[in-house]
Amino acid sequence: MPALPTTERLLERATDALRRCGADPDAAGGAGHTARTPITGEPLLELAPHGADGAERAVATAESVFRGTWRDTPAPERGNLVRRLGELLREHKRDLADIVTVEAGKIGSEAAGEVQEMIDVCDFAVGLSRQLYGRTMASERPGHRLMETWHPLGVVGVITAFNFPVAVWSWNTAVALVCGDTVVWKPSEQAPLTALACHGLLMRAAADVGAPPEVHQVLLGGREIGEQLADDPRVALLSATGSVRMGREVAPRVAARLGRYLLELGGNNAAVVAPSADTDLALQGVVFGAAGTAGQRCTTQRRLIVHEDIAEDFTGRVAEAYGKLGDRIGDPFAEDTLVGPLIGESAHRSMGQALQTAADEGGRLLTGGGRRLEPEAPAAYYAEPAVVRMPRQSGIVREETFAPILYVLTYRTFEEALELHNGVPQGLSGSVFTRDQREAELFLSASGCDCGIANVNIGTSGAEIGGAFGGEKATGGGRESGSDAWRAYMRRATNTVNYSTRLPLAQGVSFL
Ligand code: UN1
Repeated sequence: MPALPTTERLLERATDALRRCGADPDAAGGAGHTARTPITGEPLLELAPHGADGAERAVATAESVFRGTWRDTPAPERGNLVRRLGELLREHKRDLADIVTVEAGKIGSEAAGEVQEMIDVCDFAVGLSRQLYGRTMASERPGHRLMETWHPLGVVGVITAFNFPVAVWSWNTAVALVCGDTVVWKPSEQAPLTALACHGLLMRAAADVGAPPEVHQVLLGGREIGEQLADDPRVALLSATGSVRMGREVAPRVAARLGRYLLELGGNNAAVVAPSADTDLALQGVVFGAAGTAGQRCTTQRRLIVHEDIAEDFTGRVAEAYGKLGDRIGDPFAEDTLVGPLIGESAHRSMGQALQTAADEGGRLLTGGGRRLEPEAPAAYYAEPAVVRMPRQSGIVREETFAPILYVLTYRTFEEALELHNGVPQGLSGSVFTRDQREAELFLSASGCDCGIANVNIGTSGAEIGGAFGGEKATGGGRESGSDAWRAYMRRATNTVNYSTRLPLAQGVSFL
């Protein structure tokens, strides 16, 4: 492995890319909010947090432009802003991907993939801007028309996490903007630079198409900003991505003011590998799902539920593949790297604690778990992805640890596999690898996988934007991105129009 780049070099790379995206890192400079890189673990630069007054102003501005112009701008014209954003993202794909790598530690191909996800959702949203369809229903009364209309909702607050610092913003923002909403974004404290870059590109798009720049506001800051957005009745929808713990704090606050929220919380995703599985394919799916993105996706595979007849062989192959990954842990900018750093010290600590608890619960570490590159970069946390054979689905297996740990469980009957699969609090994504059609269909059926995303012969992570993204149970129930997820960003009005000369009451009621 080549030496890690220096923090100075990483800063230069990020600030050059930021400037090309139209953001001015100097203007955002200040004190109180430190941008860091997990590649060396060191601080990059100091930024000014927005604070409570800044958040107040941002929401007020977003609300005023919503009322003043944006909600009445024709949806296809709103789509034009998102179309231009998509063009700029194509042009600056490498720049934005570089900033994602500097700030989130993703390898080049995954960082570029994340920007591609943004481009895809922009295309999707532009199409949507001409397809915000309502229905017409048959009225029970003569001379009446019954229909529904979808209207913009208002200010959408968007809270995002470090691990998909740009894609999750775009799922929300591209869709919200075509829906006629304005957006106030609180990015992860760990990814302020990617937020400045996205904002810069969107502001350029707004200038290019003549849209009001106030439709989008960024707020750098900590959890107090999130709380302020949760409590503010002008925030019509709060879309928040993060931990289950964060969701449990945000949801009651928004609910207390009867606001709307859309939650995208943790996953504890499993793949079932059946005896009939194409094991070459399953191996690829499992290794990418579990060790890709250094285990820091909400869709990361955290559990492997493998049939006992093939368990030894298949688990051995997974461990062997992990052994090969061991040579490819390091600088995410290096061509050959497959596993970049963890986001920071607390993630590494959680991983160590989880491995210890797993051992206490009878787990056997099959491979990984060590720390790399400590002498070169003592403030950075490069972890070897770990595989742990567990005797049962004990406490630690039911928790989401945001690090590359794969717990292996075995099963005898498919019913048992389903029970294990669904026997955790979270419900984001699940997979089965099988060539048995009955198993595949059962997995997708009402009594099968209980997640928002259920896959056959493909891993748990790496969903396309065209489908609705989100999960059940402790994952929070929200859906973002494709399909009809846009409906969460609009309000529905049911309209009854009487074009007759009489006033018949519904349900045959007579009065007067
Ligand atoms: C996340 O980890 O928060 O399906 C989002 C995937 C990506 C998105 C993950 N398209 O893995």
